[in-house]
Amino acid sequence: MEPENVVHIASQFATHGKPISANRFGSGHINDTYRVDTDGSDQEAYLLQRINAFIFKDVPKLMDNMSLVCCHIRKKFQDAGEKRPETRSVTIVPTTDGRSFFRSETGEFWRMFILLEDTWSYDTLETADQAYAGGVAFGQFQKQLSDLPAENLHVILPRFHDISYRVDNLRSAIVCNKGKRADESEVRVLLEQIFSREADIRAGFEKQIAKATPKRIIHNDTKFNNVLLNAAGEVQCVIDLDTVMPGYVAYDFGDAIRTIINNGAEDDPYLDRITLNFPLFEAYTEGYLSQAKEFLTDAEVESLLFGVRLIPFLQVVRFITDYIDGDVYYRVHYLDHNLVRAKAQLKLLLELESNEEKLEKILNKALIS
Ligand code: GN1
Ligand code: MG
Repeated sequence: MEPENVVHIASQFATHGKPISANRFGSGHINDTYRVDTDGSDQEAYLLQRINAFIFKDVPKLMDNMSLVCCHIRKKFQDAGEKRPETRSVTIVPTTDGRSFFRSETGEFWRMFILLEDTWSYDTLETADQAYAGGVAFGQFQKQLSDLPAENLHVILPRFHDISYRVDNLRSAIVCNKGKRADESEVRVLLEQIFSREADIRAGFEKQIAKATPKRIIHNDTKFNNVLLNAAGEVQCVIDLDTVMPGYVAYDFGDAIRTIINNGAEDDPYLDRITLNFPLFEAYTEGYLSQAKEFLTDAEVESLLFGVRLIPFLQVVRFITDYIDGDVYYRVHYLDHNLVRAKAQLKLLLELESNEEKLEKILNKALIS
């Protein structure tokens, strides 16, 4: 969309000062995000997002959830005596007529947040301190939401991490073969790897998660780049609340470790770079447990490592499904991007599988420290 049109959309929101520029921002695969600057004297900047309506079918409910979660978290920081609780949670900027989203003439849905200056998010991380901060962020997030009744939240994306749902979608994608890619040899190799693990993953899920652990409100998209750090490298705020819904803590742990532990990128075309960074795994786990130990059951603690295997498996399934479908879900930056993502996540899964004992030792050490 042309920048002047985005600025026009931005002017529908109750900003301090008049929006004067809009520039693409961030690296999300789903929504389109812009940084909006204004001529206001307080220099406040904003994030404007076009919500992906193909994925989010009920935007009013999505925004209801988000408002609820933001207010709950802010109140927690306020009660804890935090000096500026408004900077510790996402802040929604309403439209000039007081709504949490704007619907354009062409039917697109937009929303706006305050941009927290002097905060940073990282697609890949380098230091153990950053990993520890990430663990604190998501552990604290789950803790703060632990007293919010799950039924107060709408289930925005049903069966989001459900193995059957994802694998069935893959099977249908293969049958429909919309993108005419299901028979490519690299795809067949990947599919073999997926289906040869399916029974084991299903059994592990039943035993370690479904039968043993409670559902809680979780984030459901705990990539490290969904944590904002401040200039001192400490947690400022957890962002991207689109998928906050009931789920199992092992999902959040597994999805976080997927990005924390990988020496390569999520979509690294050089598979040799996808190796495990154990010190970062240890630091994240310590940070997470520093917050979560007090509310996790023993069975939940025991389920965490299974989550580390489950989530990369589901990512392989999801990326290859979208590749076969012809790239309808994730934003792609080149022709076979989803295939490259799937291959990279499979390599990560193989690394994780062959190092499970080492990971378990590290986790056990973190538990007693
Ligand atoms: C998507 O919003 P974004 O780009 O962080 C996806 C997540 C995946 C992730 C993979 C709503 O997240 O589930 O884990 O890509 N979000 C949705 O990078 O499907
Ligand atoms: Mg997201």
